Amino acid sequence: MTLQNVPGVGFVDSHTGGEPTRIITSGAPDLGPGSLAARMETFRERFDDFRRAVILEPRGSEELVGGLLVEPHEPDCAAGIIFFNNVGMLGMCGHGAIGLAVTLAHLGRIEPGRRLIDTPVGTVALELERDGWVSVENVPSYRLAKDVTVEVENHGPVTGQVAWGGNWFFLVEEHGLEIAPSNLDQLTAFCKRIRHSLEGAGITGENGAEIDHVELFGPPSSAQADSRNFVLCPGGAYDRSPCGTGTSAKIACLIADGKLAPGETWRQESVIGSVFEASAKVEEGKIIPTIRGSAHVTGEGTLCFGPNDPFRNGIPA
Ligand code: PYC
Repeated sequence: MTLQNVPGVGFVDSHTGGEPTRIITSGAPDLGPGSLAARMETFRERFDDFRRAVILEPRGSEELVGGLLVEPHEPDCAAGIIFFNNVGMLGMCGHGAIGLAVTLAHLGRIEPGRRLIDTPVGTVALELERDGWVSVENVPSYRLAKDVTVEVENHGPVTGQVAWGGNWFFLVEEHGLEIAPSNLDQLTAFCKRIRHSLEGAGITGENGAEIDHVELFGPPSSAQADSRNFVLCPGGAYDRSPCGTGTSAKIACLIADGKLAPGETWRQESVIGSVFEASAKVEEGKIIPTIRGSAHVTGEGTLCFGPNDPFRNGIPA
């Protein structure tokens, strides 16, 4: 696909707890039929220039998560979504799913109520409430490995848990750093070094999948929250929201350790102070988290790709 021939790409932008989402509503390449996982591979292999053009500067930024709105494959789903970011694809995105619900309501495509949404990693359920809050019943989440220790450059050994919440996470409680907006550079550098160490040590998720998110925890700043986190996303930006898939991974670990009971609420605060409420049910041995938060539409329009624009394909990351 050459973007010189694309008249324009329709989008709606929103933020969920400060973390931005851009839903692409028109002008995207046809990914063909098949499961969302298969279509995500087609997107990755054949249309990476489209991803770059709509998400990278100068039209986007490294913080932005994109979502390609597509027809669902699963017959009981109302829509399909393929999330992506500045470096590639995301299996699921919790803050993005909340942004998607608010975007669909803004477009008049959904009313308050429950809808099933098809994603590359499984079906999720969005419940849009009357006041604009959204609950996302996520894919089953689980801890793959407990007490995994890696040697981190300039720091020493770091012990964490490997868990799935729709993406792969390394979750660390003991790190000695303050989780605060004043400490973002240090937190980012530390998490990058952890990710590098995991890669070097060959520590992966299921079937060799890369652990591309690192999540640190510390005490909350608000008496209403249970914990505060810092999440490093795959492209190097930190999540302004408490991270829906990261909170799902956390819930899976808490339930596995008997520290949270099914149905009990966990309030996860982000590094900038936004909060998700989370709980889980256990069905046939599977932990199914629900994340609740709110999103706000911040803009909508058409992305233009002029033939003489030297950066119509984005500034390479
Ligand atoms: O909310 O799941 C999430 C997420 C993943 C990456 C950024 N946000």
